[in-house]
Amino acid sequence: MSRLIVISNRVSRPSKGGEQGGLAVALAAALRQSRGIWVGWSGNVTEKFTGQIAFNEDDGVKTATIDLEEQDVDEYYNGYANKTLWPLFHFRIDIAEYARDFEGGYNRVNQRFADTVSPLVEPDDVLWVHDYHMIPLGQMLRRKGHRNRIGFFLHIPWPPTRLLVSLPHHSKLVETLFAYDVVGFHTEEWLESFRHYVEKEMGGSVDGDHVTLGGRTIQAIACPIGIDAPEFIAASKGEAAAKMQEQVRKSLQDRAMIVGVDRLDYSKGLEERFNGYARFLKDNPDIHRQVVLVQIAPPSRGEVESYQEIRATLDALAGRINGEYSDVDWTPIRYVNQGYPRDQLAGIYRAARIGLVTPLRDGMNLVAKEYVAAQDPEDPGVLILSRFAGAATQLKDALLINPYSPEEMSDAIGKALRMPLEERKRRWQAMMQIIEEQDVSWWRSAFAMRLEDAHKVREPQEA
Ligand code: ADQ
Repeated sequence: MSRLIVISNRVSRPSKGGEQGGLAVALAAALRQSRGIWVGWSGNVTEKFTGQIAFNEDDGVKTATIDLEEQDVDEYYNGYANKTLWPLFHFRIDIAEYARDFEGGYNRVNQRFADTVSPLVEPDDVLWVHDYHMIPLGQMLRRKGHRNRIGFFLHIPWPPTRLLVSLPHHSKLVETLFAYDVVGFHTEEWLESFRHYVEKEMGGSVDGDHVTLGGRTIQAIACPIGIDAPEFIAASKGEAAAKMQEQVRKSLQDRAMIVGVDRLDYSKGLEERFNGYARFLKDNPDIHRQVVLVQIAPPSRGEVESYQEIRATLDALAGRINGEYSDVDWTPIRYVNQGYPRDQLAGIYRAARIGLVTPLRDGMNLVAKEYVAAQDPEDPGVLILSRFAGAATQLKDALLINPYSPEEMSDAIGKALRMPLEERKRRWQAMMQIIEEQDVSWWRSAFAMRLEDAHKVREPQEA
């Protein structure tokens, strides 16, 4: 079996708790099952870039990290990745920022990663590059002469062509994807948009999974990420979860709990969620006091203005809704800005009658799957899920809603609260089946198999 080298922006370990993106959670699980090495930014800023690599091993995961300069972080991470690509790829061209410095910084940092990874690579290694921070990395590695199998996985949506063309030098960026052997997306929809772009904008051709551009053929596939299902199910039955569940239940005093768990990000539809819940309160005065929305949203990317704005908006909105509906002994929204260790999180999910997951656009969304996996099989809660999450293509037995419609959300909350046990069980079992079948190990093997199939020896790209 070949050694796996995973490269992503950040290297972090779910066992450490705190704020964790879905990517980190999934990759640590995948790496633990292989004898791989994970390369990324340490999260530290250094005055002058040295390229020095820090090697560590934690929880069976070997890591190699580098520090970046402040300018790198501003232009590459806060800039091109999170002010340009993230909003654009989540269909938000209204807030995407285009600046030459960002693009320059993005390429510079990717080159730094290529320089870091290159000496670690042995001829039989398989390389797996992750996400929008690292799109051109594969091409840079090819230019250094590496013929290894290299795969790329995009964890966020691929935008429709008409939106993508708003990005300066869009075709240059997309072209770099043709240095990989396999390019993966979560869903057919994102894959379809990618193919459409290549055909219509670049004059490439598509033949099944094979996409060709200028004499280079890659495999482009849909491969939905899953959660570490056995681990999460076990966590939900563990002591820490039970303790947390009990603590939450006590505080609820027999009220039904609706839970939301998200990084504080404008793509997650938190404002729409609060508005939908407010609509539910307005529509159902008889149910006031019987329900509480617990929204857990640790701050994320706080140096980016649009994130500061969404935070301020949500603070105000939660305050307004609570001000309007609260009573001396009942607060309709508990809004919590912190992260929880995963075993405690499992207990919070399990205590909730409803999981409310309402992104406006999401590559997949692992919270939806975690909520389902944490439920008590004898008395499961109901998942309400946005149609615009990748997860909606798999979890068809959730109550699927349009998050832009407060009425639809309000109706779904009412329906979930009234749903008979038999129906809850039926829906839960159907969702659980797919969550267990297509979990994170399945995802990793499915992608790795494609990569394994890809040509073992290939010609290096022309410099
Ligand atoms: P994210 O946008 O980070 O991931 P998501 O898939 O929901 O979104 O994953 C979030 C993860 O962070 C979950 O595992 C969740 O448990 C954890 N988390 C969130 N809030 C937390 C809290 N308060 N305490 C503890 N843990 C918390 C990106 C894409 C997604 C895609 C994933 C994986 O945006 O669409 O599903 O990558 O590919």
